[in-house]
Amino acid sequence: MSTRMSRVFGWIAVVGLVLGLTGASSAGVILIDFENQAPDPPQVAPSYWNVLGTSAAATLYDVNHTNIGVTISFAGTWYDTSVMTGNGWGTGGGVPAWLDPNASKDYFCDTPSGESLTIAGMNRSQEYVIELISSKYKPDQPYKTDGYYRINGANSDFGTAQFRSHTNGYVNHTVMTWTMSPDLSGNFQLVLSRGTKDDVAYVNAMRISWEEQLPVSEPAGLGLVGLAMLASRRRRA
Ligand SMILES: [Ca+2]
Ligand SMILES: [Ca+2]
Repeated sequence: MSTRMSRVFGWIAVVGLVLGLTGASSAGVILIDFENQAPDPPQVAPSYWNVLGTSAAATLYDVNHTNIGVTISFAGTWYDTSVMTGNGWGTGGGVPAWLDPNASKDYFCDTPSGESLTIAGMNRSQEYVIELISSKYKPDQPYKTDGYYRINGANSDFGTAQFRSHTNGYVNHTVMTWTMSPDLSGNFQLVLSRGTKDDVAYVNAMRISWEEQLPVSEPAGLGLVGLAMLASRRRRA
């Protein structure tokens, strides 16, 4: 075997062993419905929704209704107890399949500004996809639905922190999405702010999903083949 070939098999060994350690994946999902004024979405596995009636701290279960050590807490003054419904999305037209229409109908909103919510207990080495529905039907004053949304200081894929819950949310069915890992404490902190005292930021529903990396044995076989061929080459050398 040539030196070049042995290097190739050496790399196969390394890559195969790394694959063997990090291996296949299993998906995880957490669904959050802010406010309990509209009819509740399903609260049974495998599509369990965490329906939050107030901005009190709470445990967040995954869709299998398993406690995976994730919590949510709120800071600042939130409107969370008034009757605030009628802002929901239907189905189709860009509405994500995971979104129960009822979860989009009600919401928490901020007052006066600088409110935050923190999701804790996340895996620091894990990448998550966070999707936020912000929807408010306010055709007479759509400019009053301008909010600013940042998670751990980052804008969503919408591009700007500013998001108009009537036009971008209710009308266009745009979902704010962040793909990121949590901070060093394992937290995601969503901070809301607004441009003027008349603007309001809304949170209707959220989905957090991830592909968890788990150890498996099968891909390691490729690495073992590479190691075996290396050993064979060395015996012959
Ligand atoms: Ca609800
Ligand atoms: Ca809701």
